[in-house]
Amino acid sequence: MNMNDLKPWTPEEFEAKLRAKSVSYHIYHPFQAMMHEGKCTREQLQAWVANRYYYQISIPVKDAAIMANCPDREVRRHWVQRILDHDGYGGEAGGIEAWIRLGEAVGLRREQIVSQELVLPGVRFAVDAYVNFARHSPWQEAAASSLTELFAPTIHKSRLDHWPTHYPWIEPEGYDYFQRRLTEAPRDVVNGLRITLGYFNTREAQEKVLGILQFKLDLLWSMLDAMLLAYCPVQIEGWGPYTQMTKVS
Ligand code: AHQ
Repeated sequence: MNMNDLKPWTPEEFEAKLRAKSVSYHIYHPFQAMMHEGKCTREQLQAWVANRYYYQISIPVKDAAIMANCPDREVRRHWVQRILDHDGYGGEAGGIEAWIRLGEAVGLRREQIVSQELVLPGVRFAVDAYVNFARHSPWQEAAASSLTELFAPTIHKSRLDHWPTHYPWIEPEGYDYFQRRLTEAPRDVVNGLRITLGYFNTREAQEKVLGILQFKLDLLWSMLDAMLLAYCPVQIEGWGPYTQMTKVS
């Protein structure tokens, strides 16, 4: 039996399949678990913020690529909000500014963040893969790849609930970014789900979207793989920890 003989999933079944992918979310990554359990050093947290800056500044570029490929004004007039959320507009400084404030709150200098001097090759490759995917894919598939945000409110809330206790030295202003995402992410998800559940109506296309979501989950995961290897001392016979070569701040 080939894929086309299979009945498409109903929107409810398709959404359940998408949500079932939460098991691959980077909330379960060892580096994320270390941050959550208060086991990270100041330098490891600084490194995470400095590396994730590259992801944050790439999100509006990714969303602009989706818009450039999307002829549907109704979709664009909603999708544009994502760019404004990050880049800011009018008197609103935006999420990228808030991320830089997070960097300063963990003790980095602005220049260390915006220079991208601490961004690891593996992080850059993973983020660039996301932006290039958005540039070269049908806009509906690129829109669907943002649905890892189905799982994002949990991870932002976990930081807001636990980091102040585990890392009392972080200046409270730094938490503004996570606070914003608690409302921005669910709003994005409503929009992303409407497009995804409404557009992909054959079983083959729906299965392809599950693969696309897995690609995005894997790139979030591999960003943390790069950080774990670079910033968590690993004893490999005959080799010193990588951290001896890349000192953070
Ligand atoms: O801060 C995040 C953000 O703005 C976005 C946009 C969205 C997308 O378009 O892919 N995904 C996303 C995510 C953000 N933060 C991540 C985190 O762990 O802090 C989670 C990430 C996501 O789940 O895709």
